[in-house]
Amino acid sequence: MEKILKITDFHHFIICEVDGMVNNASNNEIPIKYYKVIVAGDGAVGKTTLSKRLAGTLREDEVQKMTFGVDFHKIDMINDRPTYAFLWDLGGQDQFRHFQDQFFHAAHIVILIYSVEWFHSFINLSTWLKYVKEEQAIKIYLIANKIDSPYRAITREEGMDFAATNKMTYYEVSALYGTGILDFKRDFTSTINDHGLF
Ligand SMILES: Nc1nc2c(ncn2[C@@H]2O[C@H](COP(=O)(O)OP(=O)(O)O)[C@@H](O)[C@H]2O)c(=O)[nH]1
Ligand SMILES: [Mg+2]
Repeated sequence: MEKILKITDFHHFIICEVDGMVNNASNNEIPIKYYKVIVAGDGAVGKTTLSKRLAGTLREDEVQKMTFGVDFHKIDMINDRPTYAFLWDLGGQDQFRHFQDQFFHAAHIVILIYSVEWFHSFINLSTWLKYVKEEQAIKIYLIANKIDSPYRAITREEGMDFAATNKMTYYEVSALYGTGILDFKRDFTSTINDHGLF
């Protein structure tokens, strides 16, 4: 009954299409609410781990394979009608650089991630921010990941300052062990559920 997602990859040009109606209990057709969420940041900062953590598909003992192109993770949101967040989990390969603009196109939410262990992943946030068109994204999250690590190159204050300067909402997490995830997920869920776009 639920036919929602068709993903086509035409030689690196990825189209994500939503077939947007389902029948409710009284057999009326109701539109599906669909949110496009971009998960971006440097390689190995934890994009796939965080995406799976949010989607409830993470296994702590699994070794993450490198993401090629883009992976999709679907999150069912609790709402009065079928509501889904599709996380676009971007891989870091150079041949996809030219497509970054298309990836970010029409995103409702952007999640930018860096690793607190790795100074460069923080510096490179400015590069990632260039893809975000302020008028389109309803919310941009800045996620400082790997706070379980004993080594920290970027302080909480530095992360929060950068977030405030760029109008992002800041959370610190360990995607791998789940620290801080609940608070972030609560914010993410209410952003979607309070936003009656469709
Ligand atoms: N210690 C620690 N390692 C993490 C965390 N999140 C991800 N990792 C590890 O970092 C590596 C890269 O993670 P991955 O999710 O593939 O990064 P991506 O390239 O950004 O998608 C993997 O070995 C993960 O297990 C975290 O919160 N803490
Ligand atoms: Mg990945």
